[in-house]
Amino acid sequence: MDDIKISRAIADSFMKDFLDSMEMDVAIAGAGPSGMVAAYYLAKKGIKTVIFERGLRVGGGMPGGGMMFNRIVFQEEGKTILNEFGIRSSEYEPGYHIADSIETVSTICSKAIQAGAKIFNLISVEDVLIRKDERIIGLVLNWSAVTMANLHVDPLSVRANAVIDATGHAAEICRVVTRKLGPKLNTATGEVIGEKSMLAEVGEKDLIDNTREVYPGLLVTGMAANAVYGSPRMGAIFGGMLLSGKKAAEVAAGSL
Ligand code: 48H
Repeated sequence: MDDIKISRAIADSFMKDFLDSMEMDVAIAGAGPSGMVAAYYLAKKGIKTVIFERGLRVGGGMPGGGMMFNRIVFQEEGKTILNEFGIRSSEYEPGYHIADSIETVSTICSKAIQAGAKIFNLISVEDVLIRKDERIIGLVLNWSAVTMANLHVDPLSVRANAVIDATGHAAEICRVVTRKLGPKLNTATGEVIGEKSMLAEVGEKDLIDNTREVYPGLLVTGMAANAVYGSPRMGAIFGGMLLSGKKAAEVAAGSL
């Protein structure tokens, strides 16, 4: 084995993918469950989809299950998506299906990539790319290591026809928009309203309505959607996250 060939293979293959990902149909910030499910359904339709994930690993809050018990709960509606992905679950009590959080994350990730979506880890979305009329047309990226080390290194940008904020509780992309472009989200205040205390039934139901375009060119999915529109959190029940990802894919595909 030639050490330099190993290095060339890695750098060359990564750079080809990265250059190919400078322009895409849909760019997603965050490889949590909602972002990866959205990417799966988009890629399955042949829509060029790329996720940029800040962390070393994918899955966001899903692998941790409920309070580090790596199990997650799905209601009937959410179970239909588990079935589509071929993820195993068992019925704990009528209407409460339990799944292994590691099996769920790894299966969703693998299916999304095999459907054609790209996931770049260790890259943080730090800003949005806008047009003169302030429509969002892409993302501004930097290495997470640069951000963490607080180094003054300018970012690069990528162009997309639609952008999805799947950054979870922090709703980071929507917050960037309100900070830099003003209180112009289509929420009651124009700002990120902030999530409410735990109430699973309402949180799960609202999540589907809250999954929509929140600003021209920008959709919101997953926990970010409830944070933006001021709906409750729901704890370690994940059906809503998967259904929200699926809806985000439908809305994004319809907007292209
Ligand atoms: C790149 C970023 C950035 C950034 C964040 O938190 P997630 O798992 O998000 P969802 O919405 O798919 O799932 C939410 C769920 O995990 C959860 O927290 C639930 C159900 N909570 C209920 C409750 O009551 O607490 O994943 C978001 C991902 C993470 O991997 C982040 O690292 C990543 O987004 N991320 N990636 N650029 N600026 N910000």
